[in-house]
Amino acid sequence: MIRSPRFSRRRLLGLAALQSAAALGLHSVGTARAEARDQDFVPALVVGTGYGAAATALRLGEAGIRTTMLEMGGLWDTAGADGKIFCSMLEPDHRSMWFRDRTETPLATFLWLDVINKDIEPPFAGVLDRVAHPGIDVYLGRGVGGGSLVNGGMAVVPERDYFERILPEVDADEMYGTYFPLANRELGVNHVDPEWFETTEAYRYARVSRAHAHRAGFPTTFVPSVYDFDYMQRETAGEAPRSALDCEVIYGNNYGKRSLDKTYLPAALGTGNVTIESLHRVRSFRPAGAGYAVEVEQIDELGEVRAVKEIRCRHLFLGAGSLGTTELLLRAREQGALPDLDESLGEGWGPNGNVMLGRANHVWDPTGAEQSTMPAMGIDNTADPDHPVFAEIAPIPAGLETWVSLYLAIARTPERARFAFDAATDTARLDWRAEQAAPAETAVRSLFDRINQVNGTVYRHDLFGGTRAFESSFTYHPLGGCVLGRTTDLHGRVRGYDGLYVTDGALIPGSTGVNPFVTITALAERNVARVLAEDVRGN
Ligand code: FAE
Repeated sequence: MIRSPRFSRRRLLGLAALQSAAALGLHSVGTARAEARDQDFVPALVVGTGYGAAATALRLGEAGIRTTMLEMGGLWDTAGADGKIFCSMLEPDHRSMWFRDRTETPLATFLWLDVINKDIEPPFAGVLDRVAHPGIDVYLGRGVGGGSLVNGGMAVVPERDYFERILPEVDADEMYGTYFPLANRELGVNHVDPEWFETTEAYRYARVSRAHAHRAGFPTTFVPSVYDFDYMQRETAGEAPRSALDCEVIYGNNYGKRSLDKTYLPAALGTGNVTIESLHRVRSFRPAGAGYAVEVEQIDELGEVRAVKEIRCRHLFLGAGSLGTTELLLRAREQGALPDLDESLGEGWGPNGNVMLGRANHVWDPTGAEQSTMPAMGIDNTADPDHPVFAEIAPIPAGLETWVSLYLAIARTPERARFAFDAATDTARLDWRAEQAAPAETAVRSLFDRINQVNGTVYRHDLFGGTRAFESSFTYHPLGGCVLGRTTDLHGRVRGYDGLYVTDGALIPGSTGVNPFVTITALAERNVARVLAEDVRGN
């Protein structure tokens, strides 16, 4: 079992750099060696600080290549007036959402009452964004660490046969023998103690759902996590400050979670070659000399543009996520900077078959007032030939008994959408149609109709606005837009342009069948290893 990420001297150096940036109120972080050099040119520029970007920057730094990471969100390491860096879901404030005056949570209502969302001000560079597209909204993390700051920590390796179907040209032996284990190790993936799971109040909700699934003949499985389960045990024992046990997740965890700012990013900083600039939003880029010139807006936490910079680089790695990376490339083509980008750019986008739903339990089946926000179990019905579904058993972190079982189900469907650039709004827009969620809902319904039937339970119709039982109008898992082997070559090199790479979820064609961040990380590790061997070394 992999217990914790490697505590190398390098990572400790990087953590120290992050802490001193916090103490000094800086938005830029790096060790002295990296910061002392020319600021207008770097050999490697990485856009974003999520999974793909972080793995890439670590390997570039280790190879001795001076690298700057540009992140539009903030550096989440300074406590607010309440002594905490992040706010809780029960008392959200301006830190919760990216420039909003009201929260926009996945659950819209409870008993049809508008009691979940709260007014927040001032509009601020908060940690969670919800980006509206026609037919679907996309949740994203904003800040140094990207989605790792807000996600549920579930670290799942996809089933090999499904991975081979999604990315048939990628060597699965290499992925399953080398890069998935490497990603798990660096991310600090760990497993819940099964004995403790059986007794703790924190997972009563998961045990109730497990019993209902088993009664209906469906298998369940433990889900690995990047939340430190030893820490969680100490939380429940009252020996450590609470986070998973204090309703913290989508607006950030103050403790316990091994987000990227605890793992890959300090390791990258500790190489002495990597610098991170937060509140730096990349607007556009163009070929310049033997590399690229990148236009960047430096913003403050209230959204004011404080400076516009041009940074030149030889190698440009796009790790801004499925939406961010695809938008930057589409804008570059629209504006004529990169006219030869492959015509597949924008295609192959999917929401990873996400469908959320709730079930109403009997009064004798309470799910518990004190629920861990970190899911640790899923219903694995992926062997079903007609309706393969993996459904994570999700918490309702309400702080009181609700008798609700909540799930985020992941269905495998071939439905895909395409991004096109909309010059009027200067953004990439998806053409996803709400009806495209129907196959995923059908698959999920087939699983949960059976569970309800056998257990004599019903769906909740009061949670998502209106009366619908299935919520597929948002996704946590945007994937695709610059698909590996189509818009890029088989190692993420953008076709038609030397020195330009995609390194994030945009590479994956719309589905992984499970939660995607381990796959994104492992693929980035694989790609950067090849790029370092063939393109970058010696520059
Ligand atoms: P990502 O992590 O999104 O990072 C992209 C970064 O680029 C962000 O920090 C952006 O702010 C930044 N950026 C974007 N545009 C620009 C620009 N123009 N200039 C500068 N910076 C920019 O990308 N996945 C799991 O596997 N397990 C889970 O339990 C799970 N739970 C989730 C829960 C929630 C609420 C959410 C929102 C997501 C969840 N996910 C989960 C999905 C996972 O976090 C997501 O797939 C990855 O974060 C995507 O990684 P990327 O490297 O593609």
